[in-house]
Amino acid sequence: EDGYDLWLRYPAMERGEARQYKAAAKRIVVPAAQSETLELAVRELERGLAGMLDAAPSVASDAKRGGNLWLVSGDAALPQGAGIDMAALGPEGYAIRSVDGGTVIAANSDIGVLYGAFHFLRLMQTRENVTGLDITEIPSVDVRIINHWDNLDRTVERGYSGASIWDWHKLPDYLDPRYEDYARALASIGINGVSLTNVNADAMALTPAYLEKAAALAGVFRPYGVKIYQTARFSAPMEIGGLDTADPLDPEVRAWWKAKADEIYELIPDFGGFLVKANSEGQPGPQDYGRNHADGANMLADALAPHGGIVMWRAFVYSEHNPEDRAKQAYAQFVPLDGKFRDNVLVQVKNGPIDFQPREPFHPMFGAMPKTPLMMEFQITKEYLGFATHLVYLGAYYEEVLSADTYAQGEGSTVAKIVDGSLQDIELTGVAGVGNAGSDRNWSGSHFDQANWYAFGRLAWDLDADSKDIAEDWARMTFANDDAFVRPVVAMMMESREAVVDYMTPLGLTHLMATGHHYGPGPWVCDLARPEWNPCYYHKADEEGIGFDRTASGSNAVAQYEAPLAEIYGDVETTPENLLLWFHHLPWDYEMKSGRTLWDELVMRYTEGVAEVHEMRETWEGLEGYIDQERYDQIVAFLKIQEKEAQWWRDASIAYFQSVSGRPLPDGVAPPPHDLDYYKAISHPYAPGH
Ligand code: BDP
Repeated sequence: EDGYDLWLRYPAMERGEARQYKAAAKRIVVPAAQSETLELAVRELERGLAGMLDAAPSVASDAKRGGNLWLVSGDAALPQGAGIDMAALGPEGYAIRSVDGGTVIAANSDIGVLYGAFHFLRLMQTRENVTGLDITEIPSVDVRIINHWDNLDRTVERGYSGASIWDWHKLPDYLDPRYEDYARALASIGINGVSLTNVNADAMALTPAYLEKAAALAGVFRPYGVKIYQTARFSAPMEIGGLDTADPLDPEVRAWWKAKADEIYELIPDFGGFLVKANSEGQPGPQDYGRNHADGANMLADALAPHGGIVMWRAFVYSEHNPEDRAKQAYAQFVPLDGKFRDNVLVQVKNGPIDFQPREPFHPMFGAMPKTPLMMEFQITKEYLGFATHLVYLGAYYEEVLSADTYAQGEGSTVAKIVDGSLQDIELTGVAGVGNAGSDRNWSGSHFDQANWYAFGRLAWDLDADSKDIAEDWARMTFANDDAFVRPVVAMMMESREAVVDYMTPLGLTHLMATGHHYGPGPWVCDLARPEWNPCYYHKADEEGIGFDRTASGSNAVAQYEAPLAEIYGDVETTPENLLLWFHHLPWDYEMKSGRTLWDELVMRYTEGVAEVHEMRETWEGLEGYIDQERYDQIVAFLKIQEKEAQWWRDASIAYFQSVSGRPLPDGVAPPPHDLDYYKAISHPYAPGH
């Protein structure tokens, strides 16, 4: 058990358990002539049932008396009494219903049936009932995509799972079987797109040789309902097209992109479209020519529109020219452009206004652009949350963001309702996750990081899903079904997010990571070229106090939030303590709800974070024997690393902040074992994923 099989392991059930399922699924009933996708659904069910029940089902075109599992796609006839409203299911949805003689899995498309097959298997994998079923599933958004930040040389930006999964050098002639296994895993959680390369893009990805490689991948993914997308470097017309400008209003540039789109669709008729990072962190973009983001996005959108492609234009922008408050910049650049983007453009917004930090408030653009499709961008790879070794379940994080109330149209205007288009009547919708599947045998760099990929897919499918339920499904499918195992594991996963916040950036602190690789603490860093690259810019700690004043007396970033949030965040009394120092600069003596001073509370939080990880490790060590030794042992080793590093984070942070505050530690709290210089000297020159 090396983790390769992810949540699709299908180990044999005990005999008693298997009985009800055996009776329910004796025979897969499907028309003799099938599409490749329907064939995949049959194969998956055969594989799952054979594995779990120790008896392969038969496959037939006609039903018999009992135990039928009908796969019904499109106009094919439903078994009697199914009564499914097919029109309501849309292009990708499905229904699973118990009828006389068995169960029907029905969808308007073959891919919907494949999704339904995975769902049915999940019910068995998690030991749910498969009788009396009446399930209807329709995805919340259209585009559910993994963004790979993979470079053509197989390094991965912020990737901690080995080399890039794409072996560009051997493509298109050699198709690593892993590609198909990847596509299968994506389909199992309803993901329907991947963008292949880094947003810090290389124009070479758009040259004919690389498009052929991408086309080969598209061929593998197609039957699994996964479209491929490419990152488009804005200056590509100059770099590979020989033009002397990339100005989006220049007719030659526009013609170049049109011709490029035509060329791509010749090779990949169902190509999804482009993902673009422009005028951000040194990437070229329309502003280089005095144009705005809409000019740039619309040019690409016009090139793709005749083929049905879309543009995902990222809002992750911050400029060195106005460093007063980085958190305000994307909003300032994009909100005035509301309504100016073509229909096939999605503006892709990170979950928070800074950058995938352990905790951020939701991005104020959500709700502020009612005429523009806004796509959510989450990070699955844990760039700022301990890389692969730290156990941090991100499902809880994603849920926190999606369920946040923007008040855009009064109470109940959650981020989820903006992303799914329902609040503002938006047609095109999507969710992206910066993925972590690489060449490691376990795909994700650690066993528990698989849960983040899994949760991302399930939440992208259903923005209102409960992250705890998802964690439970995942633990059952990935490890074991015994409640005595599942309960503590799920509890540990749900607490893990708060633990990392506590030992890295408690009370709304942010961006305190070391320079470059973002591994380990660096709150003392203050000498980088751009002010907003420095941790000291974010914490603003001095002798008097700590925190970033984003109220009216400071940067007034609070004004980017709708009422009453602007007032809530603007008032120190009503700001949730977990975002306190995000919005306020406060004296060290400020009295917290606990009655402690802010200084004491900060120290306690750091200390508490370490204790939480310690507990997680103890919990896990109490579960030996429930799963295979191989995975169990690796998880123990990783939790030990996490505990050691949580301690490091705590000690280094306290040593630094104490050097600034000059205050004593609260009674009974252990001082850091080393002086500040010791922590400053720790370096990680070869940390992965820069
Ligand atoms: C930051 C990463 C950087 C990415 C950037 C982005 O540190 O490597 O290129 O985000 O999202 O988090 O474009």
